[in-house]
Amino acid sequence: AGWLADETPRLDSSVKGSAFEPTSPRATEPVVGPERTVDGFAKAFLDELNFEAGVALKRSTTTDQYLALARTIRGYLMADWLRTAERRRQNPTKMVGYLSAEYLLGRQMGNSLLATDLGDIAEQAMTSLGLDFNLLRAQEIEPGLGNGGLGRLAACFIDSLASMDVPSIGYGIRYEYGIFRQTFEEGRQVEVPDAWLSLGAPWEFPHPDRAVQVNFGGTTEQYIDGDGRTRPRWLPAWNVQGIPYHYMVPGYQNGVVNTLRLWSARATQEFDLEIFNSGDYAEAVRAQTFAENISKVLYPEDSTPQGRELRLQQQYFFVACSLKDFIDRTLEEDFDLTRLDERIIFQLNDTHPVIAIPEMMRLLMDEHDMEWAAAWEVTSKCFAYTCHTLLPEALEVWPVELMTRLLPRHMEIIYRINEEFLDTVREAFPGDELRVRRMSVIQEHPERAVRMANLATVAGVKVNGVAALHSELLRDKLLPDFAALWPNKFTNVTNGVTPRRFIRLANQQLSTLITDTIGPGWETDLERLRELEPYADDAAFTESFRQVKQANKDRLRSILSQRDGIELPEHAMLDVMVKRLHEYKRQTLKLLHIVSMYDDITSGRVRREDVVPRTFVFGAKAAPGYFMAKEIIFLINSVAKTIAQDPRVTDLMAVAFPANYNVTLANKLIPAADLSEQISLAGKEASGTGNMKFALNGALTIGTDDGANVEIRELVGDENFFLFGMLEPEVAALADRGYTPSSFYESNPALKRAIDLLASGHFTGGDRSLAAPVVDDLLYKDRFMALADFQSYLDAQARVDAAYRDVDGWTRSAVLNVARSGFFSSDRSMRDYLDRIWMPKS
Ligand code: 7GP
Repeated sequence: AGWLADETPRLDSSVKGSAFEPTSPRATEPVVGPERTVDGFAKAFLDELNFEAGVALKRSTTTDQYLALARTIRGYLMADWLRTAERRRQNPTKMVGYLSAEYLLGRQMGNSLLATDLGDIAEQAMTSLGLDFNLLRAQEIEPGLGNGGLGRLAACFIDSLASMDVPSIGYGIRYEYGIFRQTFEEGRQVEVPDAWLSLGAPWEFPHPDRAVQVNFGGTTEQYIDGDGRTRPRWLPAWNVQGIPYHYMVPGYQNGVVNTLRLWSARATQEFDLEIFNSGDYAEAVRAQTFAENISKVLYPEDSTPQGRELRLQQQYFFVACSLKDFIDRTLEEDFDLTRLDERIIFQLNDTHPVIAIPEMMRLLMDEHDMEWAAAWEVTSKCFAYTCHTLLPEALEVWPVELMTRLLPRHMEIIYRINEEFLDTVREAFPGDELRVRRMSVIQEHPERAVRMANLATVAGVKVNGVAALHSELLRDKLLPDFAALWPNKFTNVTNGVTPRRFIRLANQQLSTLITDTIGPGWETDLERLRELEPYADDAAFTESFRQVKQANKDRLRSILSQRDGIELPEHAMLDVMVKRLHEYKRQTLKLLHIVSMYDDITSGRVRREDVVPRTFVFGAKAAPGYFMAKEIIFLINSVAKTIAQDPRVTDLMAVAFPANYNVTLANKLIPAADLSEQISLAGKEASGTGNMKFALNGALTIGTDDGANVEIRELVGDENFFLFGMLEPEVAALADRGYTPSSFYESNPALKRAIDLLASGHFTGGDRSLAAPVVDDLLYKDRFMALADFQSYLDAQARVDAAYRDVDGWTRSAVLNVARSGFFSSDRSMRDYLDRIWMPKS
């Protein structure tokens, strides 16, 4: 131990069925890691503290100690990181380049300790130095470089790729400020900047020596090259540098460490020198700020388009850096670029990185001298596109005016791609000009703009949705014309989540119970959870299972008490809805249920002894500019407060809305939940991934027939899932007929009572106007048909109550949810991407 330059990679626990056979490592230089002993760890820690930070233990702050601890842990990963990189360099094979504007990573320390299996050693070492290990761990501010599902998915995927030893690299943006920190003032969301780098950044490795230049603006011109050919070229107006920051992506105890490369923008020297020399110091500094703005802040949007110039700059910035990095630095110097597809497949995480397609064409033609046809031939084999939405308004379009101003050469290339593509359409569907207009990469109305999803579909080898239903709707409703032209381009890869972070780390007690029952190894072979099925009827096992759940609830109660001053009752069903605040997700439907339950109790409509006590927990951030979402947050907080102050109900119901839901809080909340709320309007939630995390942690789902709920229900069984609501075709039919929410209000007394009570001002200090924005929207618009599904939801909640009263039956269902959800490992998603998109056999 201690000498980490052993020649055999530890791949024994790598994921079964990985498409990649491990190749023999040829580390050319041995790397000495610290000793894997308590003393070795303590010594490495003190070295970091004393010699790197220059601080004596006695004088060190908690922050100093946290930073030294983090650097110590990463020291143990270093040998594997270098060895993995070297092994890949010695034996170049096709790689996956994951292009994503978001990575919602969550805290790094726990995951690194798990990957290296150093938890016990680290804890003992800290104790031996008189330090509180858990306090140090709690110092870490999670890198919130993503908004929600899409960003967290990217983080799960790179975890799986490392755990499966797939040659891959994640590319993205190192935002200086990640997703805002949410606070509540008088029940209203207030956003605070997320200064995640302020304490220091122990997990990253900056490489200013490997800066890449990125150009913007200017014009294009034709010139005659050395061979007398007329060629276009770009005369950019300004540029910035991209500085790569490297992050380790450790596989699960398999000796593999992959890389996440995030780009940070800096002013180029030419850029400010020129202005400096002109004597305008203030202008030079302003210019620097301007350049650095590009990676300053994550756009806090989720499933909504954000048509801002800076965002397009961000997208082009990271994509240009990444392609250049791959071609110039990762490939061998003399590599024949007409064979590029043998070495890379770039996966486009939604449309944010789609500008990579014209950028690749530009690089191949303008910088590597390729002709159009050859460049297109290879470019159209190097990208695949994942769509993460079904809301048409969330499909990105960029005004031609802006694109021309910012990326004139790319605009030309897009026009040419479109021209040739439309020729293909006309050939396949002669005389169908309406179809041509629908499919064009350029939309004409309401303004001329580039449809990024169309561009991605034209150039991509494959287009995939993120759950079975979503992929079907994507093909048949969102992009039907493309499906008619290229039916084989469309495929599905159902999302997944990493069992390392979301079971093993988040739910240690359940993990121990699982390992004690079926043995180790399930963390990388999650279908093995099936072996738990027989234990669903085993008295000893189910008793332990219940104790684990109770322990997780107790832990959550203590966390919420410390973190938010929220005191929750000890024994109540824990009913949880955590996700971004969006109307289509229907937090208002949940709220109507709560108000209805409150009304039933306070009006004596139900007998108190018939009520199943519940604690409702919400977690949700609203995009700062999303008015209705913020009003909904305010109303939930108002209801929570009123309920907490009403002695008629406090023993039967409580509503908690801890601020700033993030990955760290998710890890505490999900393992404690009894009931998982997945109640989007059918046909609107592309997949959902929280739904998977809950099922894997033994919560039962109440949900619509939407996204991955469909597959969860199929797998866990109807009897272990509470289905409600219209099916997607019913939703579509109702929309076609014309939906009038008020008719549901008029004809359903329970619904009418709940809405009237909300509207009355009862929850808003008597002020009706404060509830009006949400209530009026529900009554007169209700775009996502909460009122239409209300009765069905209430009925399903009654079935939940009845099921929960049967303790044994509930536990049985919960165990079966765990046992049958192994499919939702992101390792399986990665295998599907490999088989269907990245390295298909045929
Ligand atoms: C989300 C989808 O809303 C969610 O259903 C899915 O599970 C997740 O992606 C991962 O596939 N979409 C986003 O987070 C998002 O920002 C932009 O979409 C189009």
